[in-house]
Amino acid sequence: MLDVHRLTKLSVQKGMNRMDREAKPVPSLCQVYQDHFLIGAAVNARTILTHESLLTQHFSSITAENEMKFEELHPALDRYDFQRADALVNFAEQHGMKVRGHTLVWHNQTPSFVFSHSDGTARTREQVLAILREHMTTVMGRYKGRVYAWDVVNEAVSDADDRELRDTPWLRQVGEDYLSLAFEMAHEIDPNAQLFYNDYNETHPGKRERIYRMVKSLLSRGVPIHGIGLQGHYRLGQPPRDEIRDAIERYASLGVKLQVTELDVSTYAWNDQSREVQVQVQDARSQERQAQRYEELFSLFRAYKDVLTGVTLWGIADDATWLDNFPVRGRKDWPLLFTEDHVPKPAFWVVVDEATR
Ligand code: HAH
Repeated sequence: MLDVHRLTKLSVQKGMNRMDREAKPVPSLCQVYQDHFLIGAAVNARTILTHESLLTQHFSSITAENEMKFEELHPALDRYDFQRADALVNFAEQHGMKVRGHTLVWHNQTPSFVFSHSDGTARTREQVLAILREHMTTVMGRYKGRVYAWDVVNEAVSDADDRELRDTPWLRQVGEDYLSLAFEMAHEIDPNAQLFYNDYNETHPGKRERIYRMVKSLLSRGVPIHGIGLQGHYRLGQPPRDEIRDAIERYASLGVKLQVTELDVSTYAWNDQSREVQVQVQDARSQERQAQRYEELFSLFRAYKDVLTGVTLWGIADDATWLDNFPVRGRKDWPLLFTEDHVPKPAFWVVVDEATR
């Protein structure tokens, strides 16, 4: 059941209703959170222009949505393209924002030349590792001192209970030690960068334990891994708050830092993959439910601020979100804190209130 009254009550308690809020000057999200953790946004070469004022007002960190992925930076064996990634890093520096690097080793958006010769035959383990080392040296070297944290490895753990690691070309062609080798190379190249393992479905108990075991095993062998990124692609009702709390507790018990790296709250259930677009606007009920969910999330995040060093939203405003095309192409979603017109949503206000409770 929808509990619209709870929010209303909250607002009344604070002596404020929605009308007052609209009249109130809009506080800076990253400023109200500055004693807690960084507030980040995923950006691209377009949104740093189209969303410039929201970005500079509310966010203290950015992540490139695609621009630092392997295929974007390094589209051919002998060719790099840093134009767009440079534009994002320059933007961040001009506005005093930090940059998270995303991502070095992943099974998606990685060109096939990494794993095979042009005739299609597989490269050897040593060849794949040489390409990875050259890629990481070039990319991390270029942004040394300008990118403070890297998602060194993204999504290496299996979703299925019958295996620990995801079946990827990295695993098949290099072997399990691609993980330790990637972190060791990263640390060698930029000893000051914070090195993260990043994954989704990170609160799911089975996958949580697989991530926990993998990171624990790396740490026990002295591998330089400093943090776990919880992607945070959540929905209105899922996963339950307690499941998120348990995941934070479990990962924190490893003694590493945590960041929420790709937060959004889809208004659709995970299993709702219907292709019909039923609605064209986010109605008030949905906005209120989403505000309650964001309140629940940020009260949890605040409670763990000693271990949680950043919360990055996977986008800025509802007019530009990857969820418009995932998992259903062309279905509109409204997962963020600002409307399609860049106006703060009820969720924005509860997140602001949560910082000062
Ligand atoms: C994330 N994967 C990736 O880390 C990010 O780079 C991308 O832009 C969007 C989401 C989440 C994911 C996926 O790509 C496929 C299935 C489940 C989850």
